Amino acid sequence: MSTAGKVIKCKAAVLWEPNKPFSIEEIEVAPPKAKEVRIKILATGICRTDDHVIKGLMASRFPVIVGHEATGLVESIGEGVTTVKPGDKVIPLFMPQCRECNACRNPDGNLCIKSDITGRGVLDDGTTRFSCKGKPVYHFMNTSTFTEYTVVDEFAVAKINDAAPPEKVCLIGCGFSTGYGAAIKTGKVTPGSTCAVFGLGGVGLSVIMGCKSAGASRIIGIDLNKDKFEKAKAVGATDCISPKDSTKPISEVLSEMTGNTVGYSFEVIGRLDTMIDALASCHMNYGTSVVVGAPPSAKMLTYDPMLLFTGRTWKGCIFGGWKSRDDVPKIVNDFLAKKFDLDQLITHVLPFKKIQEGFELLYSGKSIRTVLTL
Ligand code: CND
Ligand code: ZN
Repeated sequence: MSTAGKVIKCKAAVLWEPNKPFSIEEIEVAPPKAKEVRIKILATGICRTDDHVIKGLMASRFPVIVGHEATGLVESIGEGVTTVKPGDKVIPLFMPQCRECNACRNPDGNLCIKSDITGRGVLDDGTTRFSCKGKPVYHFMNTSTFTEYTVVDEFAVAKINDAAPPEKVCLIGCGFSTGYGAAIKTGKVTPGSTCAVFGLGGVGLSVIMGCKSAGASRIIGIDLNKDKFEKAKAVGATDCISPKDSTKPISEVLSEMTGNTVGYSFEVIGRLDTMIDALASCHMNYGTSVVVGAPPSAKMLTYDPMLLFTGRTWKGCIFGGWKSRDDVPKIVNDFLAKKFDLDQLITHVLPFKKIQEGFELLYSGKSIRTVLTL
């Protein structure tokens, strides 16, 4: 029996307030309105950004359904939707692409004006499609994937190749593309260069994979957790170091290790102190440092402007600088053509109801990416 046009009752992991565990609830998902798409989620990865909402580090309205790295099937479409149809395999896009705003129209831009980085928590028409126990539940970054069904605006979904394995390519919805793009699109890493990557989680390892594919000859991974080093080396790091192993600033350690040749550095943790460390670690004149880790909201940092005066470039990127609707289907095809491997990033696969266990694995430092299957 078709569910199109009807309210769907299904299970979702609801966050009622910050700093509380998920509660698996029965929710109601309204049918998609005009230019909206309702998606049955098949698989969704756990990213640190979801935890930033739990910890109150990222602006959000509550109650909310987080999750932003997923694969799904289109269940039904609203009036006027032309780019996807029921049954299509899709990836929801936390960085949308409306194709009309200035960033979308600029060849180098990707920060679509429709992206919800300020935590409005609603679809484009200003309302939510989720409710639970009679209360509205808010959306998260144009996606909300920790649920059996979600609704997104048409500008925040990409149709992908039917042959793509959902429990792997969900990582293309955030972690892999974010890190890989930070290296090849935003950093523009060059062959033979030296790179330093701060933070060896799923996103940091994807930065390493990008540096390697760009032809970097030395890639140094930096993390406090030495258990991450083995995986980092498996995906392309040539050396790994812990800041705890030296009393000197990490920028000096890196300069000594490399004869002062770090051309590119990446902050992939989301901390103010390591953003400055990463900046100071790239070459004072020709170095480029890329902020990939999500900055804690409402926090300011101070730094010595001499770090930039000498010539360094400091930049950042969301979703690796990719134009999501155009590029995600291509990245999926590159995966199917075996141009990169996602298995190395996936350490755990759990049923959706074990979502809390998946987050515990992230907190303990034991997982890189946990994928939840629905
Ligand atoms: P995850 O938590 O898996 O990895 C972070 C790594 O940093 C861990 O291995 C930690 O041990 C390590 N670490 C923590 N503190 C320090 C420190 N002081 N010095 C050295 N290492 C440290 O996170 P993730 O890989 O899922 O995400 C990383 C960041 O990227 C996080 O801030 C997330 O919110 C952000 C992000 C950004 C974007 C984007 O579009 N720019 C998209 N997704 C995630
Ligand atoms: Zn993410």
